[in-house]
Amino acid sequence: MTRLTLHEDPLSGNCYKIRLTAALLGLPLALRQYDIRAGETRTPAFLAEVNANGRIPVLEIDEGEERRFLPESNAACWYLADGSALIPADRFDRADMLRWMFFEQYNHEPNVATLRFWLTYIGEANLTDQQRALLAPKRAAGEEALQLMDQHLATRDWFAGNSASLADIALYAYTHVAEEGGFALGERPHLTRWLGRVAALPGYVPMG
Ligand SMILES: N[C@@H](CCC(=O)N[C@@H](CS)C(=O)NCC(=O)O)C(=O)O
Repeated sequence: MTRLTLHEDPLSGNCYKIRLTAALLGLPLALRQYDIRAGETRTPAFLAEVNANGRIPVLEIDEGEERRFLPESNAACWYLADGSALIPADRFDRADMLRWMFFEQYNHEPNVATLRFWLTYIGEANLTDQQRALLAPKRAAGEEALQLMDQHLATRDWFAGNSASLADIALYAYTHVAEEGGFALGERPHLTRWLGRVAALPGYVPMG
């Protein structure tokens, strides 16, 4: 029997993607929690045993004789959803889903998630000069990503294919809390309606 454990911090949207994927698929997932602000993913034990990259989420896959660790949120979501309806059967749609997951990691998360973390969990007054200098460019890039998403959703219900996929889960995680980073979602009606569709999926669990 395979036992799954998510090494996570409940504040993290990257971790939430995996919890949401597991919940939508009805897969049991044990949780092991860390406080990233206290540096708990940078200890020698964590680096040696769990992820040499010093970050969560990490999905631990225990198959009895072998215990393996899979970092990177979108890779872990893929592992859980492989063979399910959350990955489109159509070849183009499957690649298109990956397109949006790469977009999430390159254009969305480094801007929307980072501003949320800095402004809500670290506090503007505690930012370094270097972080402060990045506030404006990250806000502009985050707004651009959210605008592109809203535009894409003007003519369709889901990011790739005709039903919810991992692209929706990956993009939902930090979009639905983007206001904590100072991004206004109300001005984006298609995006707002899509957030409602994701939250209405059977098995949905909230973040945190
Ligand atoms: N690309 C990675 C990003 C992982 C990441 O940045 N994790 C953050 C929390 S969301 C973290 O562990 N930060 C703690 C640290 O860097 O010390 C993923 O999608 O899983």
